[in-house]
Amino acid sequence: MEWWKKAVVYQIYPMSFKDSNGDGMGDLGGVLEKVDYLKKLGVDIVWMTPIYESPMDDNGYDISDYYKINPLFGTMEQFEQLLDALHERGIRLIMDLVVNHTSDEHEWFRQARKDKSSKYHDYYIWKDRPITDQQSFFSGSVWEYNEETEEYYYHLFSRRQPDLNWDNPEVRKEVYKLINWWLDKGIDGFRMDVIDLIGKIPEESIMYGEKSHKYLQEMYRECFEGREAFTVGETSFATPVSAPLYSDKERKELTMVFGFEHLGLEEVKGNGKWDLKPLDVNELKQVFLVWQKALHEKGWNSLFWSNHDQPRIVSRMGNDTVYRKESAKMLGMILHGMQGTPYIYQGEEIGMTNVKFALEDYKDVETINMVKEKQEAGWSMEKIMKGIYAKGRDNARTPIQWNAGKNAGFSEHEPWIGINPNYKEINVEEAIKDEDSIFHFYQKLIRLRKEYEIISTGDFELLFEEDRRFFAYKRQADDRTLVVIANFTGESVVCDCTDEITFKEGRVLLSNYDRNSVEKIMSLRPYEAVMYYM
Ligand code: ISL
Repeated sequence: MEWWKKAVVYQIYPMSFKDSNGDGMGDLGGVLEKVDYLKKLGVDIVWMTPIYESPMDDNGYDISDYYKINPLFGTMEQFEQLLDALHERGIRLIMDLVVNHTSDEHEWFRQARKDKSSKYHDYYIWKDRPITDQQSFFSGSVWEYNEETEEYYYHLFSRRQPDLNWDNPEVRKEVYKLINWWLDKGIDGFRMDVIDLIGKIPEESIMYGEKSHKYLQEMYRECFEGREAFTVGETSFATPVSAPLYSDKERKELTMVFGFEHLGLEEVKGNGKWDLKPLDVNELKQVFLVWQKALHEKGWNSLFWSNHDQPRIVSRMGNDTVYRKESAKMLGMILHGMQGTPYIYQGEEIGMTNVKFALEDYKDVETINMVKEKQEAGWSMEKIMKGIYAKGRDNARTPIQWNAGKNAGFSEHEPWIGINPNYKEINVEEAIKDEDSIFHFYQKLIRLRKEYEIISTGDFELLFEEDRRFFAYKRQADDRTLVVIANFTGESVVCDCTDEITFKEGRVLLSNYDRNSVEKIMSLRPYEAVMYYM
């Protein structure tokens, strides 16, 4: 079995992880201070979001030089030191590859916007007029006027993130060059930002799979063939049909991709991410079922509840007040019991929660642009704030709460973004002290994946498929069975397994209460979850 089939990834958003030089912003020195923490948790891979030179219009997803470290985060020497420190501990490091677009301050774009005859002009996408009324992800038209050339350039994200023209072979060559440069430096792979969009045809559709697949295969040949690198595509538009195409080993594209279907179920269809409706647990179960089946032996799943763009999962699908610990563990167990590679977003392992800031304290470009747009569209402030509390990206970007001390132990200085006021109760120091903490539960989840091959290999079947109170499933490999049964509600419920499953002699591998046996009829406490192996 490939090594990554038993691996667990930890995502670091460096700005908010740990500050080492007292400027209020997390940095490489801060990550270096915490490598033993990562080792203690037991993760195999660290994915670090962008640390390259950037004007930080989108917190580093706007890169102005792919070969330089942003001084806000530190130096290249510190980067190399960190890479060594992780490797010494048997942890691999993957970097973020943001090549759908660059910053408007990248040298290529500076040249491109100045001069139509520059070879860099064709590195980007230009039209004489806005040829569509398509909206960018961060509000406003995708077409932005450029005075110098009297043309419009195309940007799917902020206007300071012009899209690269992937149809230009020179662009692709530059991208392959930088990938190889970083791989030669010793990093272990990439998470590829919005990589399913590189095949876009602006006149028709932003999702044009055929071309994306073709370019990814070319990239594989030029960069990854013969290397043991790990790649995961951020593919917001991947479906159970396209995900196996991206991740089928034989096709030589990517190791795996992120599917987002399970995180779009609270959105009113077609209205974007801010218009919300309550989650239907049965829909959630169906989405996982379909993806588990679609990729079983045909590709590979990424398993994730959160990242730097998503709200905190315990606030989103659990209960972040009375049953914070129980529900955070329950959600962890459901996800980590499936087939795929789990990703833990920083702070998830201690059950960090969403925040409610005053409007002026939000920093995210997406949130700021959205407020303007929705106000103009006549939304009430109440509805807008409700959206931000539930879905705003800054929920995931508050500093890691290391201890109950000044600024939660994150920095000596006032942090760049507010700290969640609950840091006195919820912090790493507390979690490590408490044997019963979410941290120790995650530690066990990571260990179980290594000890029980069935977690990586078994097939997947839902139990209690129609019953909204439960999220339960069965994994099967040869004559062994792994069962996960979770009470997805805040009430005690009776779980009658008579028609669902026959328990054989076996053992409880993990419980978020003190359960050490299972029965045909059992009462499950609020958010109780149990993993049983037989
Ligand atoms: O979070 C989103 C908007 O609500 C998503 O649409 C998100 O923008 C999309 O998944 C792409 O995300 C990635 O690329 C963006 C960057 O802002 C995100 O942080 C990154 O994860 C542009 O580079």
